[in-house]
Amino acid sequence: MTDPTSLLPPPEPVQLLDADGSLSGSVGDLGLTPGDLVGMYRDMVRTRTLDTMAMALQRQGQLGVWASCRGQEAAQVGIAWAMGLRDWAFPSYREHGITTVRGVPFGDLLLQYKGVWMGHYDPSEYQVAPHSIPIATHLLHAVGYAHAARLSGDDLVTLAFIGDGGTSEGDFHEALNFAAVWNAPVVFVVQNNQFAISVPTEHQLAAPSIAHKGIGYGVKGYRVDGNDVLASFRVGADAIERARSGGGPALIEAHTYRMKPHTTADDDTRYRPPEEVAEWEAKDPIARLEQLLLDEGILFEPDLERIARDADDESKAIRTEVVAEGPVPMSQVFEHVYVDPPVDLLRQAAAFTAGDER
Ligand SMILES: Cc1ncc(C[n+]2csc(CCOP(=O)(O)OP(=O)(O)O)c2C)c(N)n1
Repeated sequence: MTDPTSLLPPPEPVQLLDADGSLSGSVGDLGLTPGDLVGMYRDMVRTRTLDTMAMALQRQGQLGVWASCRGQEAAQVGIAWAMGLRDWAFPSYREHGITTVRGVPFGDLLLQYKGVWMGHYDPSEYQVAPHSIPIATHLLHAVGYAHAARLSGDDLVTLAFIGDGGTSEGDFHEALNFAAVWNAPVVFVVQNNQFAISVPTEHQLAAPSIAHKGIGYGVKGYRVDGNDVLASFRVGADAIERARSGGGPALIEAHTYRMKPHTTADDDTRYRPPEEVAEWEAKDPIARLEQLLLDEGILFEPDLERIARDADDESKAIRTEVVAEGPVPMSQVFEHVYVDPPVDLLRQAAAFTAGDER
């Protein structure tokens, strides 16, 4: 029988790269090449640049809404880098770092947020399931997919991504229980960004940490500094390999911070002081890897400028594509859901057409 204490998470999140860019141990110990470190840095810069552009597009009326991942790039990029090509990601709506690493065209995501009804990527092309807007429902899909893969002799692992608030949902508990009982190769990744909209994590958590919730179901808990891309990679790789080799499901809690409002529909100044945001700015995930790359002589200032310029060019091209799509007719919200729309919907559509938008 498994020693139950082996399922407990460590008392503190694992950190390899501190806020000043100092690495515990040497680059050689990471199992990553200098080229990998540059690749992770580039993916974080791309994610932030694209995310910033999407925020601006929403403010200009081009997108319905946007959920920024600023501040969470390291947790997402580090763990996505630890995934095998055939592993599947089941994201929620804030996982732009995951989709960027997996190669999902960012323009396709934006068309979805713009409301273009055919604006979506093909999940099987990237092994990335559709974004889940309902909180935690996709965790069960990830468990089912992992279990089915295992039954059919496939050694893929699924990764399901949610926020801290999502761990208060019934679906979270059902997913962990099924995963452990079936020994499904699934890794649950909770980005604890400190808030579920305006509700701080401590208002919905009595467990010592989110990762401690795993042991009650027989799921191994991990804690990692989610602003440290190298630790996120290492912990992600350990949990994924353990699941792949039959060791069972895992629950990773990545400690991080949401630097922007919950979505563009939120005003975060109403529930958190600017000093708190500034405190986390100093723990920026990109700045610390950048410092390490400069200190180690892996990259130099002109390289950083080139990476930033490339990300800007990519972002501008996608922006042009999304704007060129033109406005989405509002009447489309009434279409494509029902073959025979219910009477209420028909009434609303008629009222809308008549100019009554109540
Ligand atoms: C089932 C369900 N209930 C409620 C909502 C409304 N809602 C949208 S985001 C959110 C908070 C989620 O917080 P968290 O899980 O911490 O993720 P974060 O947005 O911080 O990444 C809620 C309650 C929803 N989308 N789905």
